[in-house]
Amino acid sequence: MALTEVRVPDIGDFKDVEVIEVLVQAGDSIQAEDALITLESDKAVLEIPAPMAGVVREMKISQGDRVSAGSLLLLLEPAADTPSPTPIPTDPVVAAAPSSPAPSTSHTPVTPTPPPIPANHTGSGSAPPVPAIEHEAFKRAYAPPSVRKFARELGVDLSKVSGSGRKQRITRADVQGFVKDTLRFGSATSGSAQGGPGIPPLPETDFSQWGEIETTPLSRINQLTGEFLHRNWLNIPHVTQFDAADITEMEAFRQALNAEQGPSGGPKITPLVFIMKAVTACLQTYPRFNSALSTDGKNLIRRHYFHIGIAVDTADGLVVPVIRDVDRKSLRQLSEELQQVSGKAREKKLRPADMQGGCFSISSLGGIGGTRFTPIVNAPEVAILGVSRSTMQPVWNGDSFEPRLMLPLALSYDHRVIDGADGARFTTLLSQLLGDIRRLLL
Ligand code: CAO
Repeated sequence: MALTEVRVPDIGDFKDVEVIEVLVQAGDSIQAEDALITLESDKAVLEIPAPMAGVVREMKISQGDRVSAGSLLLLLEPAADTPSPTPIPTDPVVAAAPSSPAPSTSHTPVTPTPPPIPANHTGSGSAPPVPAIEHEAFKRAYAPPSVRKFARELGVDLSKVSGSGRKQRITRADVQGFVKDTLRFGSATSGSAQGGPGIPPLPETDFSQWGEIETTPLSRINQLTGEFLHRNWLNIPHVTQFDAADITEMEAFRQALNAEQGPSGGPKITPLVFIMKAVTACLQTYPRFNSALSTDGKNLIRRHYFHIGIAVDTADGLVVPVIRDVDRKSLRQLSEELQQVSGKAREKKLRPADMQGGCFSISSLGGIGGTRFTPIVNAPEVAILGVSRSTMQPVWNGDSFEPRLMLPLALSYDHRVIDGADGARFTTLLSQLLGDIRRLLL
């Protein structure tokens, strides 16, 4: 069968326009009006549609070429049922370019769409609300017609999608990315529906303009932890309560225990296991700290078990294995388990189940240093304790200053569940228990 030459139709004043996308290739079966290529001039993005149905036999242009009206695009074998090989006249489909000319260098900072605000950290599997399309804004969005059509089919408001193409043109992949993000985090408009302006995006920066750079991928753990922390930071109204516990006596007891058992007598007992026991006693006294907020925010789910997550620093990033039933275990058992799980964490041997079911987390940087830090709540838990390095401090005893070993504590909590007064009660009790560990027996 004779092949038909498909040429660029009359595209008005546009001459010598760049082909920015080739949407078909040799062998493709196409329908009349299917988009063949996308052209981009200073003023507009144009899509050239197929004049008839058929099979593409040979491409005559490729991406980056420049074309004008009449330029040969491809050779088409018309479909058998096409009545005449005479091409039907087709108009290019045009989308306006952004009104303000964008700088042409590839170093242009790209302003991505504000990341969608998670409606809540449900994980419940319920579909996020689909944002209504703002039609005027949709029309103004800078995207070729095929991408507009694709966005309409998916119900995506193009005005909410950031373009990664040249001059911030929205591509099909941008629309797909937007849908993925919306499914993962919730509606992009949920923030504005609640009156918030959304999250201002960070501009993309080309650091190489100031000197030599090197880009390395984040580890899988870094990426996952980053997602969780971001989600928790956005969802949870955090407050951090600071305190300091006098652990002078506790430390003397701990050292005596370690000296008694000798270097080969069992795992070393660190301050952390005392803190785990004291935290558990606080959770028993203030059960709200051992609860979770239901996903609709209307109920508290109280746990009657005491599983504590411990943040462990590994070469690949932070992981939080969970030590179960801390209320039923001795200091020695906890020390042994702590040694086992932190070893497993560093050897990448933790199973997902080892990191699930926690009620409350402890992040101890005491072995490293620092005076204070504000940890991020590990949802669906409602509180986390940050422990820093103990230091000897002069403490007034009513008559004189005494050297006392003081342990800095920082309790971050979800203010939707815990009031400030309860936060202060928790750290006060915790300091009392660590200050006199005999109270743990009461
Ligand atoms: N003050 C002073 N010294 C402390 C201390 C504290 N609060 N906590 C621990 N130490 C001492 C220990 O006694 C030990 O000293 P010795 O060897 O002289 O006995 C030394 O510091 C090292 O302790 P460790 O860190 O090995 O053990 P640990 O039980 O305190 O902690 C673990 C275990 C797994 C929690 C820890 O190794 C770790 O990974 N910490 C980092 C957690 C993290 O990255 N948190 C940040 C998360 S972001 O919120």
